[in-house]
Amino acid sequence: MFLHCGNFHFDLSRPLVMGIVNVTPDSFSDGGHHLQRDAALAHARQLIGEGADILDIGGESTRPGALPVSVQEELNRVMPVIEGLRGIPLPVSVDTCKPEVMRAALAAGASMVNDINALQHPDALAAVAASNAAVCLMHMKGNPQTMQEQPQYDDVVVEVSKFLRERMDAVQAAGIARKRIVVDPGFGFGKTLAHNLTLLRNLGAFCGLGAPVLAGLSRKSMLGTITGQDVNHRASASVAAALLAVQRGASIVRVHDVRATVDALKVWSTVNGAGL
Ligand code: 7PJ
Repeated sequence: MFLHCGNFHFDLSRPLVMGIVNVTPDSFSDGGHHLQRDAALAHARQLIGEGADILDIGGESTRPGALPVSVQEELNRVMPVIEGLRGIPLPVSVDTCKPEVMRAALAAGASMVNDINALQHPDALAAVAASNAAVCLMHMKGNPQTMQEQPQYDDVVVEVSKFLRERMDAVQAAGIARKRIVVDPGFGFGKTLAHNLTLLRNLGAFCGLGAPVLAGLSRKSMLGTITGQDVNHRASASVAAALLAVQRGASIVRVHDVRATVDALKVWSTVNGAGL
């Protein structure tokens, strides 16, 4: 399997680590430490040093119950960071649902759009199609304001697969080649603990869609429920979850704790026969 991310090409023979750089004052994991451009840039450079393969820059908190931010506010948060990262030797992804932010980020050198709304905004397909960037299509049931209010599925794996297949078709019909597409079941986005566990156990089903699978489990509340740990003490659970996702076929893991995840995946790859 291949992934074309702007000028970066991955053969996906080993799992990739996407490091999370939040530029949000109310981010539940980073507590506003990365509010300022310089702090976000320092964090991004730290994650590069820790071995990240991709950096995901986000200016809108999507935790359950979070309020939307305006286009201008999101641009104010993410653009200085994306501009400050121009020229780094790895792709920058922009975590956004807004076509205006996609266009500005792509013009400033971003190589990937990570959209928790799977390019369903009317202008989002065209914004990405006009570039050579990759796109991550994520499943979400409902919206961040209400998604954790009793989500229900007949069969969560079937329903999420169907949605991702339909979005892959729509994206390809808009002119985005399959080698630019990543799919993601969207852990925690309109899912109970039972739904999340079913998705993780059956992650292999999504590999059958024909695009690399991204898994985002890092520090999420399901790990808090399982371990009893608050959000600042979920690194070990997150590394375990990333490893389990990769074992079940994930090609990319989206994480906060880059160094720990990179080390765990090196052990996994080496035991599986990769050279040292
Ligand atoms: C995800 C994401 C995820 C993708 C967030 C958090 C909430 N993008 N953005 N997949 N989660 N593709 O990091 O806890 O799971 S924001």
